[in-house]
This record gives sequence, structure tokens and C-alpha cells, in this order.
Amino acid sequence: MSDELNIMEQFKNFGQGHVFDHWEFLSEEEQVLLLEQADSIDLSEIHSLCEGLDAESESLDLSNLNPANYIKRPENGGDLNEWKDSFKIGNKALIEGKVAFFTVAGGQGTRLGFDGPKGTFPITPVQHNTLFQVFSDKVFRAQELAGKKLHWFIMTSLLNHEETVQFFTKNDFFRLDKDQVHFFSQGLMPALSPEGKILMEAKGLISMTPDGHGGALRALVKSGSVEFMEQEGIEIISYFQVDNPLVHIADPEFIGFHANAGSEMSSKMVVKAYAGEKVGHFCSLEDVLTVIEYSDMPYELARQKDDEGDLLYKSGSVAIHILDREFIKRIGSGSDDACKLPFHKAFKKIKVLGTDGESAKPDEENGYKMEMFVFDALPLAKNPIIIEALRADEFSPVKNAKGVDSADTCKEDQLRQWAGWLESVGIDLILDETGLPMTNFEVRPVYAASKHEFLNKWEESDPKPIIQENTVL
Ligand code: UD2
Repeated sequence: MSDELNIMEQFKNFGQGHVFDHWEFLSEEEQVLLLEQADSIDLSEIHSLCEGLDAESESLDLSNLNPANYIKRPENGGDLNEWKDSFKIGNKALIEGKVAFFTVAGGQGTRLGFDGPKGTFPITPVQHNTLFQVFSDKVFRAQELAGKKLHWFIMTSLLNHEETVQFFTKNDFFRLDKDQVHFFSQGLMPALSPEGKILMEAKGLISMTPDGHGGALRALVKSGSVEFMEQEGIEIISYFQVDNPLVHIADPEFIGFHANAGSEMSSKMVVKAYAGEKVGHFCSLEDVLTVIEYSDMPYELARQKDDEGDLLYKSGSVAIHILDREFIKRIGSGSDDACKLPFHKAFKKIKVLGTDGESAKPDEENGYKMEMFVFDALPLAKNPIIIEALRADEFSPVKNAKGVDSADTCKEDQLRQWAGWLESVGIDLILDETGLPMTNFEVRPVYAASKHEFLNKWEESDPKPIIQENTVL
């Protein structure tokens, strides 16, 4: 049987034969495309997802839920010597070139209302540098300190791959070498009707959407990135989202704690700002370290207090992780059934082919998008650890056009952070009651990407820079 007939036959056997209903009306080109799409779908995976698709959202059994343990920062009671030792271990790994960076940038950024890949959004207060430039500068700085080229992997999706690559090309890779920035597109999943049928966007087009940031693990393997890492001696992957310019991408302490614990996956927590903050919760569920996403956490639990009056489930996940290359390989190659990430379903309005032969987005939700979440890998990891990060130092995501987690709040948080660094070298700017300086200025990551680096750089500077309106360091 030809490949073509074989694929069609399999779709029929799995009850998805309708995908080829319009086959004979398609052009040759459309047929090739449809076959390509169909061939990329794992029908047995879809089949198992379909079972129970129409059931009410299965609620998690949280009867054995406890707050997760985490390693406290020295200023909050953690052991200073442990942090110092971790710094040395992490620094060594960076200098040895064992660390690579990894950004997930496949999302649509719908809430931001920005037309284009989110990484191309301007975010710094004076130069209006984009998120991608900020991260590029951080990579640049990290390799300057490490004394060797460090690699950066960027996951895009079919929604933004070309535009992302073009943006880097147009900007000459922001002074990085072209061969150290690696782009790959994440996987896709077909959208499903409540009855478990694959939805068609047009006669020759299956409706497919990105498979979530958890798809990164598969895509890192499939794209050959893991193999490349192996050849380059890269063992540790520093993972962050495209929306948080404050992230410390090359944090020796975090890397050191991870390596020292023999952990396969580690994460950073910040204390939640308020009970209903839209971040995952690090918890221990049946004694296994797990992230419960905000949407799955009953508000009664999210707002529960401990004896000291603090939130009991205070550990917020800010999507900053470290993963071991071999762990990614194990989960991403799908060789071990016990180590597969679950899919989360989201009921959405999905553009489909109507009976009139036209494609349209319906007024009501009509189908499920299926996504994997990277933090679901944490319960599968050996010796996972969580370390504390300070929100003001590491977390100010750009999610919304206005209000909370917007470009405005992010710019202010950058300024507050830099004002704090200046204060620690004895420069007191005029601040408002929230710590926001009255002067607009900018510290580029190529000058310093953390307080520690800033102190060193400032010490070396002679004469010391003068900070005034629109100063850029
Ligand atoms: C995410 C976390 C939340 C918290 C918060 C911190 C989830 C489900 N929740 O919330 O717990 O840590 O971030 O800011 O992640 N992405 C892809 N491919 C996809 C989907 C997303 O690359 O298919 C990327 C996207 O480009 C972004 C990141 O993943 O960099 C997060 O996506 P989001 O904005 O949908 O996550 P959010 O804000 O709901």
C-alpha cells in the first residue's frame, strides 16, 4: 500500500477518516500539505486523549496536599555558606561551558494585544530595547564572564518562527554569533471536537495549534538540539519564558544548588504577592513535588494562612527552571511511558470549516486545544529542588496591555531594581513611596545583569558614572 493510502487507512481505523473527506477536490499541493499534517499526528496519542474528553474537567484530589519545601535565601534565614558554595559550583559550570540558555517563545501573546512575536516587544525604559535584545545582552554578558561562547536555544511555533528568525537576522543577532543562537519550532496538536473528532480548518487543512511549552522537551529532542548539546558538552539548561526581562539567566547560585543536589529539574519560587496571583503553586502532593496551576488551585486553599499569618501555599512558580540535558532526553524522546507529560485541555473558539464550505470562527467555544506544561516534568525528575528568588530581582512579566503585569509595571520594576543596585553602592536617587526612582535611566545587561555583577562593575569604574535623566549604562 502506498504511504498515502496507508495514512488514510489509519485515520479511518481511528475514527478520523473525515479528515480526508474532501481529498479529491484538493489540488496536488493541498494534498501534499494535508498528508504532511496527517503524518505528523500520533493517532494513538489522540485516541487516548479522546477518552474522557467530554467528561467534566477531572478535579485533582488535593486531600494530601502540603506546601513544598524550598531553600530560603540568606536574607530570609537560609544558610549563607550554602549559597556561597553554590555560587562557586555554578560559576565553575558556566566557565566550563556546561550551561546553555533556553527561551520558550512559541506563545501568541494574545493578552498583550501586540502584533508580532512577543520577544520583539520593546521593554526597556530609555532605549526601548526589545525583550529579545535584553536576553541577547544577558547571553553576551554571561559569556563574557564565562570566557567562552555559550549557546542559546529559542523555541518558536508555526505562529511566529519566520518572523522571529528574521528579527534576529535584521538585528545582526545583537552582536552574538549566528551559530550560537538556535531556533526550532515546537510541535503541534490537532484541535478536537467534544466528541473527539479532529477539527478541520479548511477542506485540506487540519486545525493545529502549538502543543504548549511542555512540548519543548519533545521539540528539543526532535530538532536535534539535545544531540548538539551532547556534542558540545552542555549538561545544564537554564529555562525561561520570553515575557520576563528581569530573569537572571546565568545564575551561578541556582546552577550550583541544582548540580549539588544531583537534581534533574530545579525551579525558582517567589513568595506570592497575593492569594489569587496568576502563578502556579509549588506543592507537595502525596509527597511528590508538583506545581498546581492557579486555575486548578481552589481559592480556599490559595488564600489559606499559616500560624504566622502568611499564605500557607506561598511558593509561586515564576517559570524559571533548570533542566538536565539527559532528563530532557528521557522525557522528550517519549521512550518511557511512565515519563510522559500529561495534556491539559482548553475549550476554545476554533476556526473550522462550515457546512457552507467556508472557514469561520464560531461565536461559542467549539473545540479543545491540547497543551503540555513544562512544570509537569517536575514530579518526574530525580531530586528536584526549589530555591527562593526575590520578586524585585527576578520577576516582572509582560502579559497585559494595561494594569497588572503590563509594559508599564515592568519598566517601573526594572527602574526599582536598578535604583536598589545604585543604593547599595551609595547612590541615593529620589524615590517615591514604592521605591520607584524619579529619574528615568537604564542599566543594560551588557553592563551588569545582576546586583552582584553591578557591584563589581561599579567598583571597577573610574570615574563613576553620573546617573541623570536618560542615562544608559
Ligand atoms: C505561566 C505559568 C504560570 C506562571 C506564569 C509566570 C503556565 C500554564 N502557567 O502563565 O504558572 O509561572 O507563567 O509568568 O505556563 N509558550 C510557548 N508555547 C506554547 C505556549 C506558551 O512557547 O504553546 C511560552 C510563551 O511564549 C511564554 C510562556 O510559554 O513565554 C508562558 O506562556 P503563557 O503566557 O501562556 O503563560 P501564563 O502567563 O498563563
